[in-house]
Amino acid sequence: MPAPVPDRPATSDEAALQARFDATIAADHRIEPRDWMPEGYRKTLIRQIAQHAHSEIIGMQPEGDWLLAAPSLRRKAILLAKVQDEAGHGMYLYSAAETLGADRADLTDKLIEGRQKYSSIFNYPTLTYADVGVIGWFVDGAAICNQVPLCRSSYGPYARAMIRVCKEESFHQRQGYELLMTMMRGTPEQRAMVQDAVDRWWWPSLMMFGPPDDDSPNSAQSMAWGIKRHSNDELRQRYVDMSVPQADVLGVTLPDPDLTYDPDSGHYRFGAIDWTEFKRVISGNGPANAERIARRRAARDDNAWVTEAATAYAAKHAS
Ligand code: BYC
Repeated sequence: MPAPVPDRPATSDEAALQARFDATIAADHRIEPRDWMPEGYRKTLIRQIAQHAHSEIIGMQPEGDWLLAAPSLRRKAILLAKVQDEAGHGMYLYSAAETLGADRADLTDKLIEGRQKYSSIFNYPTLTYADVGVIGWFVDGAAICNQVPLCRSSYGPYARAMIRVCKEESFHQRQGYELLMTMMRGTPEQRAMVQDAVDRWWWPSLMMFGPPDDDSPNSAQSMAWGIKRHSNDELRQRYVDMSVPQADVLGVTLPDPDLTYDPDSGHYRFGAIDWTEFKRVISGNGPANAERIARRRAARDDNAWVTEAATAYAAKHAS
């Protein structure tokens, strides 16, 4: 009989494995699924990747609401492609989580039971078609800012998934901006719709980057592990600096009377973010949390037969 494989390496082995892991991180090389990793690193990755995957899937809902009411066939085709891309992003990310030993169905259950989060931004309703454009411009724009550095994240499968996701988000951002440009060249009512959507989505977009650095419990360790490359506040600032000139070109006003350019730092200074609202939304009490989760639950339950049939088919083939 072959010798049983021990569950855990002996302590001295573990120290050697930890040293090797630390050296890999220090050299800025990638950790791959076959490599040993500390339990905390694995758990943090599963938490962040699952939250990211859930955001992509729940994020299909606010824009998906407009698929049947798109103003033209061209807009419908664009929106359909975008929403399908978000589904694809969710799938790559769930696959990345699976390489860490997570189970996709279990992650979905945790989301539905409120034991895992998804991005706060998707708990706001889309009231007009201008919201579709503003989601592309603001939300996909913020996603690019946050995710381009994740292409250099220390965990290989996550970093590689981000490359394709970022390319697609870039198309999404431009389609949103192009839609808004078209509306801004339209009637006064269309321009007012764009401004109204900008007013409603600007502050929630800034919240996407997470709590301020001095109130971000996970940042220090995630940055030491090379999972995150920049702090929440750094990325938020980068996003504001990027968005202000784009707003000027578009001809809209960002709803922040304190927004001013600081020539000494070369950055735009912005007003105080309502962190009470952020906390309310991520604890499940935002304007659309209940609806988002109810739909996700219905999708899981109504389509369980498809999963069961596919699993039975795969098992039959395997045998
Ligand atoms: N919303 O210590 P912190 C898309 C939580 S989808 C909700 O700073 P961390 C798109 C955080 O999880 C793109 N929760 O955490 C799709 C933690 O709670 P837990 C979505 C948030 O992880 C469809 C607690 O607050 N992008 O683009 O170091 C259509 C303390 O925070 C949020 C990603 O998922 C939030 N906004 O940093 C269109 C990016 N912020 O988990 C577009 C990947 C924080 O301890 N994720 N929390 O219970 C990240 O980069 C990081 O996880 C974050 C937070 C920067 C978001």
